[in-house]
Amino acid sequence: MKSNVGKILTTAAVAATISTGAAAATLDDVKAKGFIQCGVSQGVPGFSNADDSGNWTGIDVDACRATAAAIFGDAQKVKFTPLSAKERFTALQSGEIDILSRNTTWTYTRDTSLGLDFTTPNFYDGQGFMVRKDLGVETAMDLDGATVCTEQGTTTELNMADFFRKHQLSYVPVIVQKADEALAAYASGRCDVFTTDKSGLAAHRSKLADPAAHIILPETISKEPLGPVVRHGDNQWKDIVTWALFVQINAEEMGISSKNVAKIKAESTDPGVRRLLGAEGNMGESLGLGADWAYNIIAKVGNYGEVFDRNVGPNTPVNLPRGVNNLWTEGGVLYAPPVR
Ligand SMILES: N[C@@H](CCC(=O)N[C@@H](CS)C(=O)NCC(=O)O)C(=O)O
Repeated sequence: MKSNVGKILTTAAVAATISTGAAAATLDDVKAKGFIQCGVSQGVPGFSNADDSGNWTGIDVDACRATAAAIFGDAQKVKFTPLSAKERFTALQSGEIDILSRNTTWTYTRDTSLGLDFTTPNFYDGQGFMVRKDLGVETAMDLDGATVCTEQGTTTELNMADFFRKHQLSYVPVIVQKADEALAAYASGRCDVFTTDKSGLAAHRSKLADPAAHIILPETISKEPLGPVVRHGDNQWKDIVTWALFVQINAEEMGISSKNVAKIKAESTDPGVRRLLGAEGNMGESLGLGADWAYNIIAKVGNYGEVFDRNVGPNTPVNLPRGVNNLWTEGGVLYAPPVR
């Protein structure tokens, strides 16, 4: 009996050591250096884009800011590393960045073979094609023989190969290292078609001299669930980045925004709301965070709807409809597990 108790304690102690050892790394490292190093794109308006003064904005930028708000109570404690598609996974694997938040599609191969983990999508997308209106093309089935520009190291490259093969259409791929090179090649007429995620098409179209001269064809040829990525094996870090996004989705569903969160925290008698906002207990403890982790995410970065609207919504140059990225209660697919 005695030895059995000993065995149980030893097993529990080992499990605790393993879980703390594996879990603590990134959070401890980030706390010690005082900021999150966030890998982003080199410039996709609405997703991650720097202005002339080097201020980064976008949905992907806000995923890192939400995590910073949860940890530090300060959404500005983030440094950004712009990465090409080809560079992005190595930057995360090598520890150069703590989060990869760069319009990156969650696929089976990436999730299972790169030593990385996808957290949860912050934008559900699909691949499309953009052409000049004067080309007179109305459907992707008319693209036989087209020259098609895109960036190396993307799902885009693979999907387009599958698409043209499946439909027995010929095409000439022009694969470059940077999105801006692909766009420049398209703008100069070197390519008939620019292809990427449809959100990226809208974003890149907004950079062209005359956006109205270009159309996005109706076909969506793939599923591109985009979201932040972390290293495999650091479960606590994965939980923090994932739940920062879940908090934003739940906040929108509960009607809590950056504008009313202080008032709601002070006045609400709803036990679920009080726990979420840290007015009662400490829900952040199991993530290694403070009681106000969720409050700070909502106060400093906003709920998911606020993030969507200010970065890519109808009042921005990217001008995307909420579509499938709406809450499940509004006909979309955003359904976050409850914080309880
Ligand atoms: N979601 C796709 C495509 C992502 C992608 O990198 N697309 C290019 C557009 S051609 C892009 O956005 N590049 C931005 C940049 O390099 O700054 C993936 O994960 O592979």
